[in-house]
Amino acid sequence: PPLIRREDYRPFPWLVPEIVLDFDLGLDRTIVRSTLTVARNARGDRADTIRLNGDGLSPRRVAIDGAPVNDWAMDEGDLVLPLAGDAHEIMIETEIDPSANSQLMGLYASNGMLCTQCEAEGFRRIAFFPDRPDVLSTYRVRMEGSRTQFPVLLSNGNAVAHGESDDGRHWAEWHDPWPKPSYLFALVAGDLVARSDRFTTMGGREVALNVWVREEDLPRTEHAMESLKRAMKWDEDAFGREYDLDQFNIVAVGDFNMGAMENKGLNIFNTKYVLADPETATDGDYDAIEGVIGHEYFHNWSGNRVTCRDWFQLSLKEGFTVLRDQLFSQDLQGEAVKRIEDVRVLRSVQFPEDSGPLAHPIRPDSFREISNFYTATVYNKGAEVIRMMRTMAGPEAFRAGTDLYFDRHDGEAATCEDFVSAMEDGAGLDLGTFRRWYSQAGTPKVSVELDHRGNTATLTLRQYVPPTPGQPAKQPMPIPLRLALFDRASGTHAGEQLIVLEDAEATIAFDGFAERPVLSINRGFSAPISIERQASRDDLVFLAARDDDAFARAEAMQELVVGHLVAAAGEGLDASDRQQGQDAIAEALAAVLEDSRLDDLMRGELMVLPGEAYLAEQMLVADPGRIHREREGLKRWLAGELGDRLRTLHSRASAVPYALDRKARGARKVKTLALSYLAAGDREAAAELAARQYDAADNMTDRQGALMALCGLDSAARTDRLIDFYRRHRSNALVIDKWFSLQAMSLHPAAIEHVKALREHQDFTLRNPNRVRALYMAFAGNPHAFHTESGEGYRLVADLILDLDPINAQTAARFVPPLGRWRRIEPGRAALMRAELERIAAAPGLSRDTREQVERSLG
Ligand code: HT7
Ligand code: ZN
Repeated sequence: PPLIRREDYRPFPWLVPEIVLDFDLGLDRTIVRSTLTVARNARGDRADTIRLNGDGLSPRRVAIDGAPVNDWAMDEGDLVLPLAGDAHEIMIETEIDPSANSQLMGLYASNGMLCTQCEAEGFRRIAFFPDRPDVLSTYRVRMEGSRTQFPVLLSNGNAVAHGESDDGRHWAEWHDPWPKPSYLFALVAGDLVARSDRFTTMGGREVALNVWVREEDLPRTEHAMESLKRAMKWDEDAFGREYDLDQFNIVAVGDFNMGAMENKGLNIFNTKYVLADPETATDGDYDAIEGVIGHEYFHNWSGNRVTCRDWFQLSLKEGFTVLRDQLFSQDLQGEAVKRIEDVRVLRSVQFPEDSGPLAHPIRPDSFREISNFYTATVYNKGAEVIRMMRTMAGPEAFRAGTDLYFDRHDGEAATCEDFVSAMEDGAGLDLGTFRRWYSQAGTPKVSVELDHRGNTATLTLRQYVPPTPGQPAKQPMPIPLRLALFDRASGTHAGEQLIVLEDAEATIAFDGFAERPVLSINRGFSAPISIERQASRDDLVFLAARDDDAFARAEAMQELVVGHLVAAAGEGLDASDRQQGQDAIAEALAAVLEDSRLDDLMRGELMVLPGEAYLAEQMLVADPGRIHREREGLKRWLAGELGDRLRTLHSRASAVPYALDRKARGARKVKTLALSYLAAGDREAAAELAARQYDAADNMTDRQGALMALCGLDSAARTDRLIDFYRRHRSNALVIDKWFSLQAMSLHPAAIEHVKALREHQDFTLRNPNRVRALYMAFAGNPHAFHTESGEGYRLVADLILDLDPINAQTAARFVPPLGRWRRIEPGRAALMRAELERIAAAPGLSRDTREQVERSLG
């Protein structure tokens, strides 16, 4: 497959201001008639043909200006038509089989309903069209089908007409007045019911809201609807963005490649991000639903009203929208807790990506398959880059920048450069060299030295951006750092400062410090970088207990543990160093368990130990076995040292009745965290406690937490409760996904055997991405099982990739990155990982998706 380069962008030679789509719907056979109004694009090259993208389509009939045409040609799936004049009407008829569409791109059948997924290049599997984001058209859609099979017929925009036809068929017509690219087209036809509500916008528009689901799921839609209304209001308040249609529809689909899709006025969601009630969804699920509902809704402006010129600009809409959803959730969940969680994801997923063979800038320069670039780098690092602009400008000037961006580019297909320019003009920033964050990959490392002489503390900062594939040498990038210098005796500081490290190195002197101060740096994670410093244990214990920036406090706690575990799993620790390290961690954790000023949600964040992937990331070459043993060993030791306090916390939290407020959610969080520590200590006692938590649970958060602990323990209670959980929830696919995941991610020594058994389970299927991810993503993220020394874990994942690739290439390709980490793993395992990648590469008929990821991973 060809390499597509950003620098090769050319406007499409034709405009398509209008498209009319006519669907004759059937699960096995759908006829699509599309009528395109086309006109020459003055900005494009002159052409005497038009190339309409297609993927697996063949034209049944073609007409131009009403006259049948036969001299068309097919080229690599595309339809090429002769087109001599300046303006024409093109009619093309195609036939598709949605039930055979296992890739879940284009029009497909899921549970007896029909639905679409067009981003990035799925529309070309429905109709021939210039399937690129810079061709914007208004859509008129008519669909007709069996009334019993498809009682509900939905598309983008506003419903304009509907009626009955012969033989129990009916039809509906929709019109979307907002010009949009084909990736935002959507259609849904099925037997669905809606939870309905209304929202009045700040301008007084009355919007009808619907969340469409299968009838049995209706009771689980309240949280989604409430989240939607909150998101609509929040976008008005925080960004001045108002909704612009009379309807907003959300449809939940059980078979979906990603989380959700922001189609104009008709968002399609994975059921996982819609359905929730206390019995079946955890607090984490509730948060994720709110975040994803917000995210897709916010795309109505950042993505739909202003879309992307080409797919290299993906971060323009995704990075910005992730930042918007983070700010939204932070307003509801609390700033510090949300920030800690977002940074945890960034460090455990994006940092490894940025230091591995798949590293790419947030605005990539080239790709073979765009689906492979829906990455944590484009999304999460993209959000961090925009957040840095906000930090440098301040929230008000940032808002002036986003206002200008929306005003300037409303109705356009824009670029990342357009966003940066609007920020410069609107927020008054000079982002000259800051643009390097868009073009350079790799996580910058900033080394920090604090020198103290006389009354002066001198801070020396040096940045280094490591080489990444295709980018051997880097230039320094502006790095905004929020910092404070604490007076050790009083525990206070004279005020936080924001400095921007512009160059490779900077030295800054701070006067007025008779004693050496304690440095708190990169507060709030003001830049997505790695800080390298030699902070003393005392300083870290001080900050973990006293920093007034809650994020920095959690950070000090993490640094303390990371420093200890990396040393232990790396060059090793002598007995006295080990003891001192453990004592310092126990002291800091004891303070966290006892600090009555902390709410439990924050206490929980402070109790979470750094993940094994992040620990491995801190080492040049990691031994996953040693990291796992050291981390579990530390937990066991802490459980012994702090057992009484942990049990007290567990019992205090268990007394808090179920509610959705912060207090009760916090109690549930620390309850399961306390249990997970205890499970590393006295296993029998912990199994008993976990079984009690399971039996007493009146909600999924407690039940799942208890089962997670039990899954790692070899006890009869494990088997009993696993059977019970399955029986209780066998009819709920999302909960059965949890049942698969819990076993695949467990600390049980035989987890890999459990995974092998589960892939043969009657409920396992390669056709449902949620189920595949539930088993295999959980497994690939379970270091002790995935990195089994024999290489069997790697073989299991490689087998999955090969089996899944012909069915769902996009999902299959997402399992390649865990194998691609081989360069950073000790040589024995690295060879086994590489061998599996080579085995995949040698397989005939590999998809473009998987081939690209495997080849990049082999480097
Ligand atoms: N913008 C959406 C991306 C998406 C997607 C991409 C490729 C294949 C399937 C997909 N489903 C959704 C989701 C979002 O970021 O909002
Ligand atoms: Zn998005």
